[in-house]
Amino acid sequence: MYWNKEAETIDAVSLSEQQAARLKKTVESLYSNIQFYKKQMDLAGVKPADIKTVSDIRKLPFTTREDLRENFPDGLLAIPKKDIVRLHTSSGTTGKPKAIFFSKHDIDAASDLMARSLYMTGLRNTDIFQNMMTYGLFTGALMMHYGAEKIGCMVIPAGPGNTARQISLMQDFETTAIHITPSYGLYLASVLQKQGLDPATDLSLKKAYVGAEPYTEETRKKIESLLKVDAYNCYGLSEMNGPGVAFECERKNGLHLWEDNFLMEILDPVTGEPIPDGEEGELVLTTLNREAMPILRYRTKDITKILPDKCPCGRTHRRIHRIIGRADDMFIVKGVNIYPQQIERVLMSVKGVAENYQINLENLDKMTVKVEIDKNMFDGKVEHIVTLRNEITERLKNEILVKPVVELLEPGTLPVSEGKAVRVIDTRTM
Ligand code: DLL
Repeated sequence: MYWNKEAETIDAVSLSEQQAARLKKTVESLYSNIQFYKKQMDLAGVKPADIKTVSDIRKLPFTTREDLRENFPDGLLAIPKKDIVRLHTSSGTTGKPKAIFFSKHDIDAASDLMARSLYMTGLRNTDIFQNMMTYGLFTGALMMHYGAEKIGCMVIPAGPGNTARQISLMQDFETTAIHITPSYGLYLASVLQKQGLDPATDLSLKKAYVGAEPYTEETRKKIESLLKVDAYNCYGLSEMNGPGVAFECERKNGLHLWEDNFLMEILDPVTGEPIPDGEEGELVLTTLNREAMPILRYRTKDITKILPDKCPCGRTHRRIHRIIGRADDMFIVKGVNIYPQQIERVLMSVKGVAENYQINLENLDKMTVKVEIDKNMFDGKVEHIVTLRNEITERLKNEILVKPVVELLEPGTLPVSEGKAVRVIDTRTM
């Protein structure tokens, strides 16, 4: 079932023509309205008239996070300020945030993409949608909110945290769908368990929309089995509207990236050269349907690959693999490059492991993986705990080629964050 059949099943030739027309329009606007882009394009020796087809994208300059920060607050605006209707910022842990502006057209287009994404998974106007993302400057909650409302769902703007209240809301209003980060999804499941509630009989949940931070297939499966839901992966970033850049359909076999709104490239993160379909690289995105703040070739630093096969759902927009890692999240221990997701994949597939974990890095590359395990493991024999610790250590060593110290903890010991989870604490000074 399609929200917009024509747009979702567009043939490759028409899509490419539409993309080329939109790219041209975007570049004309950038060049004539944004000093930064005019300068960058002049330096690269390219004029708007040189952009005729989609492959001309390679002539255009990249945009980085630093460019956004340097042009903070409004150096990348392409329209008069009076035509802006919304500001969002992307948090960022260091320095200034990145400001992203939206016109009325931009908000309508972003909400429509959200509605398209949610409808694709079977969400309908009979659904009760509890939004457990942070409302405010973060794009996560508001964009999703607008999309679910557009479908006609009753939206409960719960925001994150206060888990006891979330559970009452879910019970009182018979919530059928939730929007949640993977880390909070796992935590919610652990609180339900603690309260002796079984989602299958005590709640009306059917679907969970899970995104805003990297997570593994193992974590999705865990969320699905603990909360008794279908969990759909939702990818996006503030610079590109927020959630709804790419979304899973009912097949859950990769995320359709909405190519009528974003031009995607997969590039070698170091050389910036194109990577063939099916191979991993950095996702680089260009907005094709944004007025207020169009962005050219944005280096997301997210690592993924294009899944080249056609999706049986009939949608023609190509799919990307779930984010494999973020270039920024990678850390090096004893000369080995490690992504937190590699560790998560192992932990979430071990029986007896609970919901929360943390990776600590200390001087001399000492790496400790702290992991909460099911409460009943502590009630059993010590040998069971030793066996479990050995199993986790061995499997981690096989995955990451470094042997970490593994600490097993009682559930509820590690901090839970309301927004995005902090998985790696690196205190190394040498
Ligand atoms: O996290 C937008 C969003 C909100 C997406 C709600 C999905 C749901 P930012 O705060 O700008 O925006 O963070 C964007 O988060 O570059 C990825 O590294 C990561 N990320 C977002 N969704 C996923 C996902 C929002 N499904 C950054 N899988 C992105 C993996 C994700 N990583």
